[in-house]
Amino acid sequence: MDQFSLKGKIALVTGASYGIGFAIASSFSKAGATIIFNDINQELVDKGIKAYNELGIKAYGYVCDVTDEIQVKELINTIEKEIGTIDILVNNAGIIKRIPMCDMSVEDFRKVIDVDLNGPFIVSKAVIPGMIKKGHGKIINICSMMSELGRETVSAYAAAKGGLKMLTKNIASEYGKYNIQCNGIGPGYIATPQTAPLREIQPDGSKHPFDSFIISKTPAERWGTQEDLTGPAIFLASDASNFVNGHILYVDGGILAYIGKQP
Ligand code: NAP
Ligand code: GCO
Repeated sequence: MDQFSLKGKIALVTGASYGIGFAIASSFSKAGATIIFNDINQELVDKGIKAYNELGIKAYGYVCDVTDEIQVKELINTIEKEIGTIDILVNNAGIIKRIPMCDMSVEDFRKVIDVDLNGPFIVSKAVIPGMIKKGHGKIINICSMMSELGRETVSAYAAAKGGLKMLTKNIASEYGKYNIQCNGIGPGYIATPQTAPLREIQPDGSKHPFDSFIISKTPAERWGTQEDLTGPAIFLASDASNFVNGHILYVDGGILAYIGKQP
């Protein structure tokens, strides 16, 4: 079982003050890794450090916008000087804007692409040289069901996550020879702040229609929890996956396999 251990590893999880990134980083700590995270402002970083401390986890937190290459380069240089070379990178930071495509401004479209696709490129580009020197590395990109499917109002997000799937496969192709494995996790519908608007209780006390829709489309008949993603993430971050490369592991309760319950 040692192959699943992250003992002695240094892991950077982007956008991990809360949500999926926080759950993954916390699980990495329990598996033995040193945890580093960034978020977009000091208030969020402080909130994250407090939350990790409440779990008994010493986490290193930094303010860094993943879309800003100068900030990212400074972050990686600081980490390598103060803590050590990164063994595991999880590109988790992400946003979504739910707007019908023809109503969406180019600025809004570009912003989602910038955070969800350019960000992982920028951070991976900064981290890979250290992994090459170290002789190994793990990159995990948090993709989405929208890497495979579309739906109304999420054109920018689906385009970004579709691109992130292919960026994952390309990093795997280009850097596999340096013993770097790059894989994706494709969460289904997970109950986090990002999907809270889709689960809001209606004024009459009934479930949000989208909530009921997702339940009918998911064989597991439930929304995922951020904890559902931690075991798959540990697998992809550990030696247990050293010959797994360019794979998108969908953690979705079976939603991508299922036509949906007959109404
Ligand atoms: P979340 O609750 O919105 O958390 C995203 C985190 O990323 C927040 O801390 C956010 O900070 C941070 N962030 C946003 N822009 C950033 C930037 N430019 N630089 C650094 N950090 C930034 O989202 P989540 O539900 O945990 O999702 C995490 C990842 O999983 C995302 O990539 C998302 O697309 C993906 N995902 C989520 C689901 C789901 O159902 N929840 C399913 C599939 C995939 P702010 O608070 O300032 O925005
Ligand atoms: C939406 C949701 C989804 C989830 C996730 C599904 O509006 O459809 O936010 O996009 O976040 O990406 O895998």
